[in-house]
This record gives sequence, structure tokens and C-alpha cells, in this order.
Amino acid sequence: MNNTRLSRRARSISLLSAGGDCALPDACVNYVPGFLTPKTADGVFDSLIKQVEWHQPKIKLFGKTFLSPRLSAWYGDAGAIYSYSGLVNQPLPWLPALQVLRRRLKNEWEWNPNAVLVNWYRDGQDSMGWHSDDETELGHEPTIASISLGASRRFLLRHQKDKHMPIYELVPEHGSLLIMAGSTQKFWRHSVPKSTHAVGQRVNLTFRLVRTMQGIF
Ligand SMILES: O=C(O)CCC(=O)C(=O)O
Repeated sequence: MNNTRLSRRARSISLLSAGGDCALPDACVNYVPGFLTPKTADGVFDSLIKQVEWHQPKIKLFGKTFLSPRLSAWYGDAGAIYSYSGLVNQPLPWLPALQVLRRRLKNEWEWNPNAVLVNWYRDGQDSMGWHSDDETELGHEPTIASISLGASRRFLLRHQKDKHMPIYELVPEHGSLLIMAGSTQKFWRHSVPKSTHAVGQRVNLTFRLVRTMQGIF
């Protein structure tokens, strides 16, 4: 990616920092700083770094195989199988810390995800390229609830079709929640670019609702 071009086009999504709603066109994005207190966020971060079964899978993109640019693990209800980039993810059984967060999303947002992708960005070289979370098993207009822990990293949003729209930028803070809902995944891509500055470790949790449960009758 061309950094000069990016910095010229990127601008901050300041409308979201006040807990905004569906202000981006073709999207519904809601940013909730302080969803977890700093103390709770510290505890969840530490326990996940220790307890998650981290792995760095090989992924397929554009016919080529790469090592995933971050460490990951997929947790969820039995049958919540999720495939992306040539990977078929069988869910690991929920960790207590993940269950607590899932329950909070259910109680406070009336939305009950059945799985979560846990990602560990070990330093600024770990990243995630442009993509949408639009896999068929998530169904029409999937909701993604993303909790950030640890170091802050840039999170970019780019409209898929309208190239004249700016790239929007958000820097989700430790303990924040970012909800992407409605048509966001249909019209927008998001990414976490590499950082040229020294940055600490970051863990990100994207809670999802897998609609096509496999082997559950
Ligand atoms: O790390 C993030 O903030 C985003 C992660 C993400 O886009 C994904 O796992 O699909």
C-alpha cells in the first residue's frame, strides 16, 4: 500500500468517538470507548495472552499461500465452523474470559454471538489486510462486535465501490468496543495496517454469529 496516498486520504472518524451511530454512508458503525474499565481490560488481556491456543495459520489469498500476518484462534459453540482465506476453523470451547464478554454483549446489546475470532498483534509488523467479514455462514448483514485490548493500532475503513470517499481512520483504545452492523460488511472493507512506529502488543476479539451451525440437529 502506498503510504503517502493513504495519509493524504485518511481522516479520522471523529463522529464515532462520541459514541456515534450509523453516520457513515452505507454502514452502521458504533464506537464505544471504555466498554471495559482499564482494570478489567488489563485482566482480560493478560489472561487471553496466557490461555488462548494461539497459532499462525497458512492462508490462501489470490491463489498464493501466506503465513497469516498475526496469531489467531477461533472459539465458539460446537458447530460454529467458520471458513475464510482457505481456512476451516473448528471452534475451541469457550474460555471463561470470552464467555463473560459474550454475556455482556447479550445483556447490554441484546445480541448473542456464538463465536469469536481472537487475534494477537505481537508488534507493529503484525497486521490485517483489507477485507470484509462477509462470509456466507454469517448470513445477510452480519453484525461484528470488536473489542480491542492492549496497544492502540490504526483501524481503517474504505468504501468498496466509491473510490472518491476518504479512507476513514479510528484508533480503538484499550477496552473499547466497535460494532459494525447493517450493510457495513457489504459496502466497506477494513484493515489494520502495519505500523512503522514501535507499538506494544494488541489483542482483538471479533465476536460473530455463525448462522449455519454444522452437525447440530
Ligand atoms: O484487529 C482488528 O481491529 C480487526 C480484526 C479484523 O478485521 C478481523 O479479524 O476480521
